[in-house]
Amino acid sequence: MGSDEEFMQHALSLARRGSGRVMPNPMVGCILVKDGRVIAEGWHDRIGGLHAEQMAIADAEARGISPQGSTAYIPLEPCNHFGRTPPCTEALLWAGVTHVVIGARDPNPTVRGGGCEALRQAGVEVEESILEDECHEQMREFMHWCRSKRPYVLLKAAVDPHGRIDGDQSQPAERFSSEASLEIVHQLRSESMAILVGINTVIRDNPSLTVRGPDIGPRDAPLRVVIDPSVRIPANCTLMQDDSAPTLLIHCDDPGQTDDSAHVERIVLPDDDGEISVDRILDMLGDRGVQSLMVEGGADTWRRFLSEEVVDRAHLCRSPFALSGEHGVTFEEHELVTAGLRRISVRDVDGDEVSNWEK
Ligand code: AOF
Ligand code: ZN
Repeated sequence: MGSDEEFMQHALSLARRGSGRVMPNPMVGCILVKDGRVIAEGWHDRIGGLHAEQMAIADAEARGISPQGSTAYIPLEPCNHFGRTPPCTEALLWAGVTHVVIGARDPNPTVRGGGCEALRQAGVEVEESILEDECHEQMREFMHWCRSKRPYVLLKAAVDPHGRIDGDQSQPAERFSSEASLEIVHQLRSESMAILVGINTVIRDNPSLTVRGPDIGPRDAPLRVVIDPSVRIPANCTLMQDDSAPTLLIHCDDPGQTDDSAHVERIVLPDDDGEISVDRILDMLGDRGVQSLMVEGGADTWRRFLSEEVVDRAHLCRSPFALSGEHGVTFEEHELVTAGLRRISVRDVDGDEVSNWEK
């Protein structure tokens, strides 16, 4: 027979199957336990799909096992509102679940809340705060946005052995990270709601900023955001031409008459001493419901986010191949330390040294 913590761990691991696929919803899993045995499993698998509790109840039925009298383990308080799906509280009651064990309360301001109280009033025994820290951690972008109305910020940087981020400025950007490291970048993009770059990166690298590899299900592709104060974006760049993901341009100057395709949106924000402040950008994205933002570069953009101390997490990839040219721009680990981040892990990824940093 497992402990409450072991059962919650099981629900947390089911929840991870929704990684990159369910945002702006959090990843949620659910198991039903009867007589100490797991009788059904469920998880929130795609935006608009069943919630974890409902999938677990359906799983019990599909196996021909009655969920009557079972205990549900769920990292998040069950919803009590009619959203894209009917309330999970009602589904649990209808199924005859008599005990509910949750990790964290649902702080989402757009839902009614009160799931625990509704269940208790109906006679269900509710236990709270089992593995609460782990549950919070696994839903950190959702929790962060509910609390601050701003996105959780991940900075991603790749450097060569000398800390250079690009070589000869007159040459096109070189690929120097390993294939396996690039796969991780696509994984990180898939876990983000928006990906941001500065205009210099667009002009120099012409990036596509799309997710290639991980399956993000029917949710929207991450919003591609460009800080472009004086409207320098080239009309023929990939972000303007490729409509497989939306593009948001942030200007200071009035762009005037434009002839953009439907996937492109422009927004004009006031400048603060000639620059658009990071605070303003985060507020604007948070207001649009962006819970997670990946800042991809370049060095000026990283430094602006770091100096405001709004970076919550960083991913740094150091490749063993030196970039060509003498005067490349550099970026050093101590800049992450100064911004309040500490290295929590480092590993070898096909020759690249990949480190993760957190607040
Ligand atoms: C649950 N179980 O598996 C999840 C919950 O628009 P909807 O109907 O999908 O509701 C989304 C909100 O419900 C989401 O923002 C969060 O507050 C909660 N997520 N709740 O009972 C689940 N994913
Ligand atoms: Zn629900």
